[in-house]
Amino acid sequence: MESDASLFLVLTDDAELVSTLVHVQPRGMLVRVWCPSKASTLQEEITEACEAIGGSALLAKGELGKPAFYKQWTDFDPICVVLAFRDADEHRMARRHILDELPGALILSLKHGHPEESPRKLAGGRELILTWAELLSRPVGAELRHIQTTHLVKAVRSVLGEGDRIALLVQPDPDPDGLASALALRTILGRNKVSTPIVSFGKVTRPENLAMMRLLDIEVLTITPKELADFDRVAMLDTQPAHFGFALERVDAIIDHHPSTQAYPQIPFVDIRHQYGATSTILTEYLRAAACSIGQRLATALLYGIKADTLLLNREVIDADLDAFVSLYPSINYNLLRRIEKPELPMRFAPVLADALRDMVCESGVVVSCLGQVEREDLIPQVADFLLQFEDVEWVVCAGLFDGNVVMSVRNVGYVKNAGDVVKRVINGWGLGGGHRTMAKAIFPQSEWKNRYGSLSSQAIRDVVLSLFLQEAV
Ligand SMILES: [Mn+2]
Repeated sequence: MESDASLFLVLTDDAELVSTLVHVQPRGMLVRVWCPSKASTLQEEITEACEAIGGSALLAKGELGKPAFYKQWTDFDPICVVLAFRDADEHRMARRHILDELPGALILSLKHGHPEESPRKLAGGRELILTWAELLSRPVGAELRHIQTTHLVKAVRSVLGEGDRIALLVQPDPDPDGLASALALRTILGRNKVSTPIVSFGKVTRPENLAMMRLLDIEVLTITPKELADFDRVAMLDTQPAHFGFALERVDAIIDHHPSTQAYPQIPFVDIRHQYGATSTILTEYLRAAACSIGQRLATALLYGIKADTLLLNREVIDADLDAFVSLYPSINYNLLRRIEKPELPMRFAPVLADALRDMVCESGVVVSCLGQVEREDLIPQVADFLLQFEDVEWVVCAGLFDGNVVMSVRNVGYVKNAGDVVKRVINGWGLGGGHRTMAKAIFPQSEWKNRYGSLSSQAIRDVVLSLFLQEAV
């Protein structure tokens, strides 16, 4: 027997499991499958299972109750044993022998019953206990969702399919999740932007969202609430009637992931899943269930929708969001995604940035920079992101003047105070803004800032901001 070779040993009374495990055997390991030495149905089944794959060379005949059966492998290292017996006594007996005779072996115990009864653990550092329920719940859950979704696709097609003109209504300041969901539903319905436009009562305002529309060729029609009546069917995406302060002319379908504050019994198709991180995840499931091909543009939009709503999967995601993300990822256009997320800087901005870097201040881990007047609002958060990369920096505040306001982008390293809370205290009731743990934004009217602090020069703003954040953040 050659020593220092690795061994994958399968001890089970389940011939189906034998053939599955031999298929997934770890590469480069010697595989051996226990087979009872006495003639029996089990002996026949296991022999058959092995012959169908690797031949009878895989078989290790012997008696589980005898130490000699285990001792023949003491020279192998590492040894991985998969242990799965329906009979609890047999399982216990084989396990005891492995622990005694093969002290270096790692054991994977597969058991029946509820996961809570036999929690996943590496007992004594050697044994991982998994229940079948635990092993199968995720993939089986995904398959069941897929079957269910097939029915939902059929239903939404029959509710909306009749209309000549269909409105895909998204929220008043459309965001990536809403836009991507609308594109996806249009694909599922097999329609084009003329017969099935994306409509909103407002306009897209955020720079990244405008970049997404430009780069992915997405159009949004701004309409008045009354004009909804001009459409034969209306589908709401990433929003629902309760989000509007008035009654909508007509709604035939809702697909959303916001918590619903009311039921919509009068609307023919409602699919609201508040546990989902993004509506784009729901629509990705629809597309897959409908076997629609997801082109590069649509995949990029959906992936960006999921990313934006979950802060790159950092917030409130479930398996379904991760599955959708992973399934879309190979189809996206990475270059487009990068250009949406990090809009290019205009060359004119280079000297502005150079001045800001030279004049920035750093005290107690707080970096403050002021860009002065900027031509695009997204330049402010882009510089804030950049400044957070310097060593020992815990907080970054980048300020700029845009559209009559003093706008601030706030970033932190994540293990300090909550950026959203700090910004609320800085705003102190006279500006707008808020945020999350690591990112926040504040907006103050320039006139009011001038009344309070006297000057709108970059140096003056920088010094005021530094003292405010030293007070609240450190
Ligand atoms: Mn959303």
